Amino acid sequence: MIEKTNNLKAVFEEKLKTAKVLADIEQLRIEFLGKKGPVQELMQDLRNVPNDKKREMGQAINTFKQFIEKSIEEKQEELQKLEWQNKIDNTPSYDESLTLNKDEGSYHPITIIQREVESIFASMGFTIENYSEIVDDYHCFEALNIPPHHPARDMQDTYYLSTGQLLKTHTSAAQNYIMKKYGAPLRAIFPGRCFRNESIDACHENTFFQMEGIMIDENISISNLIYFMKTMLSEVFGRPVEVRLRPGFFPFVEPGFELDIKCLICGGDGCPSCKDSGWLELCPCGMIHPKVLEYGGIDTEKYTGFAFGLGLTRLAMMKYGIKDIRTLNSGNLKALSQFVNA
Ligand code: FA5
Repeated sequence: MIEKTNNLKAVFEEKLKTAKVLADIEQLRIEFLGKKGPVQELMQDLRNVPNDKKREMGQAINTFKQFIEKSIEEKQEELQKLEWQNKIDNTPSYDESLTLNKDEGSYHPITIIQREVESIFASMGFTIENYSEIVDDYHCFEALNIPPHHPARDMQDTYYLSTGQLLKTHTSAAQNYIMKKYGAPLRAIFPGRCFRNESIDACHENTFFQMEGIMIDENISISNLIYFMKTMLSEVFGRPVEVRLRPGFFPFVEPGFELDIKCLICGGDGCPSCKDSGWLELCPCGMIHPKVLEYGGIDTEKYTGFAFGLGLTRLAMMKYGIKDIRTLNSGNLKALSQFVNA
């Protein structure tokens, strides 16, 4: 019986070598492990083996069966990998037969407005920075003078991850990193996607874009801040737009301001896009709090700076007359392309 098992093993190994595709392996599995296969046959033969040899023979058959199962599994994995690789190698990375219709594609309105604002600030000497969407508590809050339990944390309904990290609630989360990376003097903007567990309406999304800007140098004052805000808005809209500046509280700026734009959907009369107020909060800003500069390693005796957090998604709404912010995340290509191609 041992001899029979060894012969079967040799036959199996020979057949396994010649298996080229997954179907061959399946065939082999049925052939050797199926109801009418040699393993079952050996089990039946076991009945005729003398009792004192049964245990030894039983173990030999079991070892043989396990050997077949393991070999089949390994070969299956090997062939599966090969089949995938073949598929990847033989799949063209693009459809060569597709005809190009120039009218069909367009950039997303937020991409367009982001690039526009980037080029305005780049022309004024600002660098464009990237920052992660997953951040830690220190960068999103503590380094911005928002200590644990500070009431300002309630303003931003944060999505926490099981790792203890969180989804960036505002682009200000990159301020500390950028300050440490470049030191002063410094001019930088950093656009990014932000996440807040908010109730959604015509002007609030739970996923939206902001663009942060900071400028740090000797003698930077509120007049510099106002100059840059005015330049940016007049270039984006290419016509005068009404804005108002009012005091605003953010722990990371002092003084802080809210910069609102008169709603371009209703002309200031009040509509769902501006929550019937006639104005839309667009770009809070202020002079960077000395503590935040210190956390960023900036010499506060020598340098001051301003920061702003432009609501890019709302800017796109105003620029393209998009009444409902939800259109921008809808993925509805027809709806989106009509704004930018208009
Ligand atoms: C902030 O996020 C501050 N980090 C901004 C800042 C930066 C202040 C630097 C001072 C200095 P706020 O939560 O107000 O502030 O958001 C800034 C802008 O992002 C808002 O004015 C608005 O235009 C936009 N925004 C905020 N929440 C939403 C939302 N849920 N949906 C769409 N846009 C939003």
